[in-house]
Amino acid sequence: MKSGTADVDVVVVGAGFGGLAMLYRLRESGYSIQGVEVGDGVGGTWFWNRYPGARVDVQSVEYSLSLSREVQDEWTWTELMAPQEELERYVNFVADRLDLRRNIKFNTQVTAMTWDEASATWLVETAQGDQWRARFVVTAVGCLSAPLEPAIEGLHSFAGVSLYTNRFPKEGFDFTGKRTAIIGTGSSGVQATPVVARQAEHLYVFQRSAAYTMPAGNRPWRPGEFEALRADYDAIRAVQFASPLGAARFGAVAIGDFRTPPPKILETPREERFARLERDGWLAATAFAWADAAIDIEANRAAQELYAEMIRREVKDPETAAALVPHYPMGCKRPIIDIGYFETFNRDNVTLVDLRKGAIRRVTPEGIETEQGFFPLDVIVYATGFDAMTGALNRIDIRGRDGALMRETWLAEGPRTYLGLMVAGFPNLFTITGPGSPSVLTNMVSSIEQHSQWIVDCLDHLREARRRTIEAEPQAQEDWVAHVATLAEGGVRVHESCTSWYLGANVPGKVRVYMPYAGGLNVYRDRCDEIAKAGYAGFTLA
Ligand code: N01
Repeated sequence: MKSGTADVDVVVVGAGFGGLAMLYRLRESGYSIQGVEVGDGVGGTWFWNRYPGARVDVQSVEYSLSLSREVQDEWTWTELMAPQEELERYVNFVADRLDLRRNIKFNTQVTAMTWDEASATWLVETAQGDQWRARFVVTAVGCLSAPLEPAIEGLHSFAGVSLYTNRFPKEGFDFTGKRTAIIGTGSSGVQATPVVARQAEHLYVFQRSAAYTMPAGNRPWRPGEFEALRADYDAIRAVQFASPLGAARFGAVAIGDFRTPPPKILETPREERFARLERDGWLAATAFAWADAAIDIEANRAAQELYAEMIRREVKDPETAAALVPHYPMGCKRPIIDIGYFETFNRDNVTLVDLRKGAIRRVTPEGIETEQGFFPLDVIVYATGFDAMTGALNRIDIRGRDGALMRETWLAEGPRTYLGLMVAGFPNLFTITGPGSPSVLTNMVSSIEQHSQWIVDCLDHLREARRRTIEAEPQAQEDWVAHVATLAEGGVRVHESCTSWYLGANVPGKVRVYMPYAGGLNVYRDRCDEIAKAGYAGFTLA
């Protein structure tokens, strides 16, 4: 398969779940491969986000690779939803068991990829001076991997310790005796808060937007429970891959429980809504629990009332409880599950700093100055998120046909892909969990498995058909972009008051486009398979 000028058949960028799955499948199919990873180890998300409390929100038996029977049978998960340390150990086990490390160059940052028309190869260049010519490139750079530094004046002037959840020190950090601030109350801030609160002298949680979060229900296995699950893996995988979310469960809750029965909240008398709250607790206070809550803003507000009631039951101080109630639609941002978040605000050493009552003015060497006063600090933890879905790709100079720079279009118009897998004008470049695919709306590992399988099948097809290139057709891409937009229409996810990273609304100046495919992984997978079966409809093979 190797062409005269290529060093390698495929360069794979990134060595998280996506990169490892891709490298393994490619090598098994006989391609020469080169993995490139900026970190000094494997794991991607689970390599960088090692903040206290980091944990997956999908059950580990599903948040795991099915592509190797050995890996599946030999690994033992210790609890329902694994913490970061266990996930990092798992990804290392995968790399070792499948002998993938020898194919990866670590500490190496891809800075440019340039398509060469004459040789039909990509030139991949790195900040460390490497150059590879590859027939194909697969990016497995992650959807939430480009850290976002908040535009806060004086951020770098702080004389204490500044920490970032998405680049947390490997050796960890001891908060004992430290006056600590966490800025940000997304998934990372919410997970870190209870753990840091148990250590810090005092913890100030700086909240700009309150979180929709509910208890994760994590627990260690009951005796024999994991062994029984492991023996039943075939059935688990079948259900998992047939589901729209790529998982049969979110947290401890079976997805089916969210759905049956889904009455409309606006057609449910108020006392019955509260009776449901008594019966189902937090579950009744989610957008999943009511048929109309994710589509009708009035219904959404009614569900928010239940959510506010649950917070009041957990948080003793009425002012703090009120401040913890979100002001934006439920379901517009990624739902969060936590371990002891709201109870943490009952501790004497924890203060919620509601930035709606006075914003941050600046960081000074001694602490944080806000419109509501000054907070002297020893440590600031930034849990301020990512330039999601496009950030990691846009940070690479990707030049396709005629020298076109991919980010130029993406920054101006939002991402444009066909199936979230390829981009018109950029032949032989595949994007694992790219924008326009279900990715972040699903169990990421399921999406990664589906994409890596589809890509290797596609390369096998090209090899058999003796084709050198595959490229998305511009019209197929436009149709797909329009289809992805249509799927998101009309619900709270794109409501004008929603400022989620799904829409790019957390990045100043980013084009407001709903980036993931919202039709469900099962439907998407069928579509991808149909397209392949139809001889890669919407792609040009040459
Ligand atoms: O980031 P986020 P994250 N001043 O963007 C605030 C996945 N994940 O790292 O909402 C003050 O959600 C910002 O405020 P606002 C998961 O998909 C999964 O927490 O913009 N505050 C927000 O509160 C998740 O959705 C897991 O008003 C500022 C926070 O910082 C995604 O990663 C665990 C600010 C950022 O929240 C991202 O989560 C962790 C400023 N200048 C992450 N700038 C699990 O699986 C930003 N903020 C469990």
